[in-house]
Amino acid sequence: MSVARTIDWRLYVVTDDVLLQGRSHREVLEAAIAGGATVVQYRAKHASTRQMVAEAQALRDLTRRTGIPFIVNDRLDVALAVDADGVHVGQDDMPVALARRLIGDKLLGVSAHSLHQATKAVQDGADYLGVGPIFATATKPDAEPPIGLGELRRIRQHISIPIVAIGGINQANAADVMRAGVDGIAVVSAVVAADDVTAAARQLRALVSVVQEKAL
Ligand code: 3NM
Repeated sequence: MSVARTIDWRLYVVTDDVLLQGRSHREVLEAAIAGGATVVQYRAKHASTRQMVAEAQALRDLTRRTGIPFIVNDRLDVALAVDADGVHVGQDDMPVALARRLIGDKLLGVSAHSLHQATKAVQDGADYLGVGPIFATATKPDAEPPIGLGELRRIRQHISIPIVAIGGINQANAADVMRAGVDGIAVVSAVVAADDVTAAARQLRALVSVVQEKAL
């Protein structure tokens, strides 16, 4: 069985260097983990490589201590340098089959915006998918148009590896997203931009857990 299937994907929190508002990635993710984040991803689009390695190392230390899977966005080299648990690539990043070869048995996540992309990612060696954007999002300026819950449900029906839904997910729609049959939600602004990060994560974790328990 793939390791990805043993992971609790319910609340996957992704950082964003623009939304941190002066707080560090580590501070924010420590607070998110205290609120119940089950997986965390380091995503920095405006940092130097030197800064990324330092920040990712701090998160590696935090996630080892707390026992939470730690994924690095896009940068395989940074993921390998700090011995992260995995890397997450988008459609314009390292091709999935190459990423698979480079990272060995670490987790490989892939962003998919359609059933076609999802199917291809699975064939090429993805361990889990981030599917979205489900709703409109201001966090990723180059995001694709929203796919909506109907399309998410359709992708879920055809794909058996773990799926986290992403894009515009918050406390108001998290339960509906989970009812599409996904393994979890991935959020940026709903947690990272919150004044009280721990409270925001706790609320989301409660919402996704209720829906998942009902589905069991
Ligand atoms: N990836 P928020 S949407 C990082 O569709 C990211 O692959 C997306 O941010 C995709 O939770 C997105 O603030 C941004 O809407 C999600």
